[in-house]
Amino acid sequence: MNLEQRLGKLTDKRYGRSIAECTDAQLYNCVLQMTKEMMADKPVISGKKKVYYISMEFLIGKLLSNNLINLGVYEELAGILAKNGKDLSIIEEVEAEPSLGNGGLGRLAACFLDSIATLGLPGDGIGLNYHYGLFKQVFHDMRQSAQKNDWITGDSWLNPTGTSFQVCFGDRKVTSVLYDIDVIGYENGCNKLHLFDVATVDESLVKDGIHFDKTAIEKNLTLFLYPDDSDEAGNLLRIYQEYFMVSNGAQLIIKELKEKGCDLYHMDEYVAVQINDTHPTMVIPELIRILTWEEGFTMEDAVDVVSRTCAYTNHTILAEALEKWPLSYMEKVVPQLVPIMKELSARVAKKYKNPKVQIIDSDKRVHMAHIDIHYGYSVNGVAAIHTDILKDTELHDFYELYPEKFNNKTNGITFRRWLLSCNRELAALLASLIGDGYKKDADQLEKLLDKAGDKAVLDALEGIKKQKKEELAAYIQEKEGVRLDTDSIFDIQVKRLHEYKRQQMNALYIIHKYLEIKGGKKPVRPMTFLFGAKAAPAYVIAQDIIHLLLVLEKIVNHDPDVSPYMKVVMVENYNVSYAEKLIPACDVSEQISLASKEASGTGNMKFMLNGAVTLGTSDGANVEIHELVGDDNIYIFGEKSDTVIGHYKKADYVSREYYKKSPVIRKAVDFIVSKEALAVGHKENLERLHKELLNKDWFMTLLDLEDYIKVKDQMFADYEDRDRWKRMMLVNIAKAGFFSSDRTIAEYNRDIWKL
Ligand code: 26Q
Repeated sequence: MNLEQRLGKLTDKRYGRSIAECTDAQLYNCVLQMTKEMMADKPVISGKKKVYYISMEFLIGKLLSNNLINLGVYEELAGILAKNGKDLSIIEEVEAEPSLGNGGLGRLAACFLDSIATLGLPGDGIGLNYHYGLFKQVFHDMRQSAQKNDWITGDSWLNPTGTSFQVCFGDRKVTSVLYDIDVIGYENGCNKLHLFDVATVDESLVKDGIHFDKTAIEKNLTLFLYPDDSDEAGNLLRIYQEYFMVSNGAQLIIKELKEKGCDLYHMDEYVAVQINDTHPTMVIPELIRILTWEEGFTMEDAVDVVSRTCAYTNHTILAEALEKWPLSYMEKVVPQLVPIMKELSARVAKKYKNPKVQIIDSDKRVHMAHIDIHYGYSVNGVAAIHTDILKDTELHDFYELYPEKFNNKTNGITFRRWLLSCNRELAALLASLIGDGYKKDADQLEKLLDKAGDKAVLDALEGIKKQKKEELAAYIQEKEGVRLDTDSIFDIQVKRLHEYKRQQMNALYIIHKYLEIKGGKKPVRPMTFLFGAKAAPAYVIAQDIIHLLLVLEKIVNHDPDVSPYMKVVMVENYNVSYAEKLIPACDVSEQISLASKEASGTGNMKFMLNGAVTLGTSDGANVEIHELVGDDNIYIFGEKSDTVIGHYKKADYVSREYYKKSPVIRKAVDFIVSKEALAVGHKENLERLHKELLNKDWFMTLLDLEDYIKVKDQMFADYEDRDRWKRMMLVNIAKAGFFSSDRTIAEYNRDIWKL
């Protein structure tokens, strides 16, 4: 049976209709079912040793297009649908996006699963099946409000497995149910993403927005993802979730080991457990607990084999994001782990006197990262500069104890989603120029450098960029109600909202330009500033920054003197699907974190691959992008990380001094509380933000503002040298191969997992 007959049979069976007669939703359901069947037919990737990537977040995005590409049937199916008067890209829109992650760390986990399967390595994900995931963002009265994201409606990619475990907490016992999502490699076999749910989950607990009874653990445990990107204090529910995940994960791992007939004393020869930041750290004491209590291991043997099995990835150096849970929380939620954590802590205390490396500190807080480092066999950072900072500063005392454990794995992105799927036109152009080889061997993109002098190639790149800008403009017109000028320069900053990422600095640049235009200084070319960002609901200053962006959107877009020259759009509910539309349309990629604070960034890689030029600080993977493309193909500004770290050490950064010194800074900052701004926005938000910038500015916005304005102005001027700009686009694409997550995963396997 060919694909068309197969699909036609399904539409007939389910709806008594032909392909052409189905609604888009009906057709989606049938295509989903057919795709799932095709994936089930693929061989399961197997081998002696398997990696379990355990993570509280898997930001997988919509899966249809990706899975069709990896199955190698996308074009064929698109053709069949077109023949029947249907459009695959419209069918794809029917799919609800699961929001099982906050941002970078969760999206990285999803890219890694794609690459693990693509490289044919046995490796499964272990996570939670949040019914409403991360909140859906809506703007009301120029403020963010949080709604539930109801993604499991009707048919989905989840497959019930029949597997179920008991999980004991201090005050209750719950039953889990396991759902699997198949993960298909590009032209390869399948692995699995295992998502655990509580059998007693109760969606009706959720009352207006995202409010629910926090104490009804057996009903609420898998309702929401903790909406936090590295700034908020945790709470008990978060610990219930973490333990629920690791207890299920550990039980699944032991079950699969036994089914394979493995000797648990040699567990490390069959299994590697990669711990995605500290959130799944309790898997270490939990495995030790199972081995000692249920499998008759001595403590010595259990600690030994678990320490050879578990490896830890650090994704942040923000002190406030390093998990430190009060021991009293652990005693309430997971009393069975407490004696084990105390024993692990006592062993460390006996060996090392340095208070900075202890597991349980003098305030009786459990330092999760310290468990990972002492009792894991690998510690990795996610970009070269980040790993260096870990070794030199943040984890220096640990580096001295265990230099051999530390290693760098610069992040990567899957080119299937972030090029082949989101920018089919560019992928096709590249294939026509350098062949298909780059799809499996990303380094081959460098062949493109030979075409840097070929005018036809450069024009084709420009043509695709223009087309993507037009597609985005149409989408934004429909969704946000703003008309964009596709001849303007598209400057985009999309990422979680956090002060260290400095969306507020970008806002100050916009104010500066606005004031210039009002003063009669018109730009040569119109500018479009696009933002997308969710903020943790409890993160007050982040909410204020969103408010400022929405205020600027209103002021700028409605001012007849200014709006012909510039537009500002803060898109609502930025997510993976939105990213897939924004990134291909971008000219200027904003990567402007305070140096030393962004561990890596991965958006920077996606933009580069799609022919945007980076405007960034020497932070995270920007540093490696800079090294690859050279000074002429990137715009770097701002203080370097050692200077910034020096300011923190000496506590000598005083934002008000920068404000006093520079009239440009002063005018931009004071605009936040100007008559114009207050006429549109809320006094409370704007005044608080203004005060914060003047009196604290913990992430040093004003330190880099002048240099940012200077370099950004230069960049916009250079955009007018079209030939030079197009060459920059080409060099960025050609050098992006290093950032394929296939390379990252090959390194994880070579150095850590050894599958
Ligand atoms: C911590 C405690 C309690 C509740 C939640 C959390 C929490 C949740 C999410 C802490 C951190 C996160 C997310 C962190 C994150 O996304 N980090 C990003 O990871 C990317 C992949 O390595 C990097 O590229 C980014 O630089 C980094 O910010």
